[in-house]
Amino acid sequence: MTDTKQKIPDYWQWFTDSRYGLFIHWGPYAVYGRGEQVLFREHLDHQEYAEMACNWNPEHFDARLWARTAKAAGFKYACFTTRHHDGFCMWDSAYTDYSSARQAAGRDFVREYVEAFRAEGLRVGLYYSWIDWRLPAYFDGPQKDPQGWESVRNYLHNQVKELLTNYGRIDHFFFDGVWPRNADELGSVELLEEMRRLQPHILVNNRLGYSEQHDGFRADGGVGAGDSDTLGDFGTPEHVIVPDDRRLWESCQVTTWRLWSHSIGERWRPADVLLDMLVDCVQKGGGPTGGGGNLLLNVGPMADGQLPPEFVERAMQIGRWLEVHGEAVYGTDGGSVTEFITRGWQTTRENHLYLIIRFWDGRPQLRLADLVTPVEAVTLLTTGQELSFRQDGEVLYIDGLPVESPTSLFPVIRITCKDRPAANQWGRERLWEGDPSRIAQWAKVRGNSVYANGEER
Ligand code: FHN
Repeated sequence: MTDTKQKIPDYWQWFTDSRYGLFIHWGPYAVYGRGEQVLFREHLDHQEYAEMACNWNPEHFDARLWARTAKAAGFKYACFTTRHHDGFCMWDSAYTDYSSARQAAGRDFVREYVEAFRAEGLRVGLYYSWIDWRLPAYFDGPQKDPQGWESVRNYLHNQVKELLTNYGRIDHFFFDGVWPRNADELGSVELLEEMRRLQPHILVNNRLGYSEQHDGFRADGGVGAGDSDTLGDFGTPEHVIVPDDRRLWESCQVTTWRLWSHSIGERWRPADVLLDMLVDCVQKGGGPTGGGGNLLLNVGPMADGQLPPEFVERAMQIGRWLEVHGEAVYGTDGGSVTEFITRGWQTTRENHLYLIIRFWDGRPQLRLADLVTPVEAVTLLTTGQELSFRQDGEVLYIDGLPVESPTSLFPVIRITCKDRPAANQWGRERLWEGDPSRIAQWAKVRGNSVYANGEER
């Protein structure tokens, strides 16, 4: 496992150091309380929706409170929906009056967001949907409506450019909703070049559509999910944690059961499940050098601008855990040194190996096989307690663990090694992976008998 820090430009290092971002899905759709796609999913009348959207005036929206909460919860960056598929703009766009600035709210929510989150030291990202359900030409496309398509494409490009011109340094850009267009029609590559001219250090995701030129032939002709295999600086697995070995990656996940924006009657995932997703992203490997990925965890603020208390409760629980155990997550460089699935996850940072215990069994000793690096110290990070240990060949025995778990989330044991933590072959390879002869060697110690006592009959 090599150091992530070698393989990406310095100005992107903040992304891998961060590991944990806050996705914010907020817009007039929150008024319905049935998710961000309610306009389409319930086949609503466009004019009725637009009237509601133009009258929307979230009197309790306080970006500084959101930013303070995000910081306390341990998020290191955020990504805010500037315009979702409904087409309503959360900033003062020069290209439409269908915006929070020009309608009842009379506010530029994007400006309030970027200023408040930067003031708290968080990096700022913007989400922008290619799709606008109000615009027929987006769906007719260039073949059926060349003129209409030309004006839609210009509208999209102009809005992205004004977002990257008028709001200071933008660190992260999350395109979304490509279907049914592709990168060649959208002019993704041309826009990407313009984006980098405006914001040279920006990270742009892969939802730029397939491109014949860049992705080669695609059986679906580029109408697929819209994730380009080659365009974009980071991959965006959604609702799943699947590492991207070609580039940086960030799994976006909801804190509820399914929808991204506020839904009345939500069902919420518990804090340990949310934390488990974060650690799984970090330990999973992938990325330019196997250093793992990020979790972009979502909140759907309520229509009046308040954060749901159920989200704040969970986020703060994780934030308190990160205050004590953050070194096992932030800026780590991969994990899964040895086989550890029966107890939890492993992450690494230089010469430290972190055991993130998902299942606390109350036994005083933990046995870790197949670590070949000499160990210098072992600490129960959760309490700061130094633990006694001994290495017997390639097995590490850690003693003195408390019966009760020292935290309601995941206790962490930090193993300080003489060098970067490394495993022998058995430790490097996983079940159903690697060289099966290692298993034959292991079994030969016992022989070939099928009988309990190993005797040949
Ligand atoms: O359709 C959107 C959805 O509403 C949400 O914004 C997610 C977040 O990544 N993206 C699309 C579904 O993939």
